[in-house]
Amino acid sequence: MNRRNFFGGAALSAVAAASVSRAALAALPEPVFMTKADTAPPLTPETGRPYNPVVTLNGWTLPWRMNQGTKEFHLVAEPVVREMAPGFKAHMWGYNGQSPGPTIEVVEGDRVRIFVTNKLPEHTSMHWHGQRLPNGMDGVAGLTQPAIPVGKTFVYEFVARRPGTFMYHPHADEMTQMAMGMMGFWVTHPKGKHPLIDEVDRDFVFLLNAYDIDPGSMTPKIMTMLDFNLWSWNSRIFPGIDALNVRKGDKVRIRMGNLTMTNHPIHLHGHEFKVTGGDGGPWPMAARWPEVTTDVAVGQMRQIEFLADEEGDWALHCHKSHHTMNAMGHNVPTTIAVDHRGLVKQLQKVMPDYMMMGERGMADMGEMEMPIPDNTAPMMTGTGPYGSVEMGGMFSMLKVRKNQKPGDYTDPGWYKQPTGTQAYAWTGALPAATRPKESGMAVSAESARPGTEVEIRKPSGPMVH
Ligand SMILES: [Cu+2]
Repeated sequence: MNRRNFFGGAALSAVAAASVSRAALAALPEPVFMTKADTAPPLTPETGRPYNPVVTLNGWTLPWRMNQGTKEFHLVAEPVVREMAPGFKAHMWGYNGQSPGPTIEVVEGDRVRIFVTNKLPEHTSMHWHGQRLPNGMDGVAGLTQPAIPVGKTFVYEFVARRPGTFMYHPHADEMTQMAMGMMGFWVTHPKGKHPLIDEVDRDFVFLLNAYDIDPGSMTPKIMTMLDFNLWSWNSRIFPGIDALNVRKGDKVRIRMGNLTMTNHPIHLHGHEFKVTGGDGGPWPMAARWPEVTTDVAVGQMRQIEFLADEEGDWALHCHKSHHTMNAMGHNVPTTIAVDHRGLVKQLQKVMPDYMMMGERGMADMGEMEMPIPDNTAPMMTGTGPYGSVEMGGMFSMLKVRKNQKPGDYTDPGWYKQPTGTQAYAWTGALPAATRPKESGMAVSAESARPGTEVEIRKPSGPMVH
């Protein structure tokens, strides 16, 4: 963590879009900035009520200052450079050096004061998604407050009344500012024991977000509504997303918030979980049942809990298959089973760089060393112990190990399957295939009837053959 002077930081002033007067900041807590996209260790509270801190995937928790019983935080809205995956950086807007901004952790009943300094080139505001608070602290520019002008600092102050999982984001030029990466996580821990909030050994948080960045460029396209090409967790894409590393037998909670413009069915391998809460707080016990996938709709938060009792490297990912891919051309025709022998050579006479994609499916793309523009993440990538994982985007792993120490979040490496517990290649003799002869349900290629006709009926107009 890099504590640097708010005025003296050369890197900060280089990106600063506006200057903030020294006098105006005299009473503010010194803002803390993060320069790396790594998963920071949990921030154990040194002051205030105790709680079990969360771990922000590829993120960090914002330190605070106690000021006469009030927890004071300082968020600085500013342009940032976010590394979305190794070798791929994006020009975003965020808070305190990163997108998303740091996680804010408080305890039920805490009085909280948050200073928000605007170093963007346009006005902004801050909305505290899901919180019970006075109307004038809700942060909707134009409705509950004037927008925070460029170079100014506004103060938000309220009591964190309800324990739960929350988010923060601007409510001013929202389309631009959220498409540029302005958002953050907020957790209000329960004060003492709560009948519906269990204590857990590991508590992970991340936001689901999406960007549209043309290959070879660095700035998200803010006009995109649906056709995003980068589906991320905390503005990171696989293989840039850290694994969730736990000890066998740990009770694990994962909290997710969705600030994209589509839903994400999040799927965990090898375990069943229960959804224990959402935006409105913890769910009653009767509303919890075993699941392996849960949909996180737009603007929603979900928290899932499970016992990590199976060792291994278990995939955790969005089940929309296009969301586990990185930037690609969506207009590529499907060429599976198209025999185009000879065609590529012909085409290369006029287009020397021409390449036919996906003759056998798209798996070749995961292994091919294709030339891609600088600063671009490969479409499907991430190498496991057995080759390409052929994934990108919203994909990571739950790594469960016997030997992971309590409180240790470091990556234990790849799981070594015990002998006899892994799928293997059959090397014995193959039996003669048995296929139904008369039914016509299944016809082997060798016995396919010659001259089979395909009839295509269009919704209107004549039948075509
Ligand atoms: Cu998704």
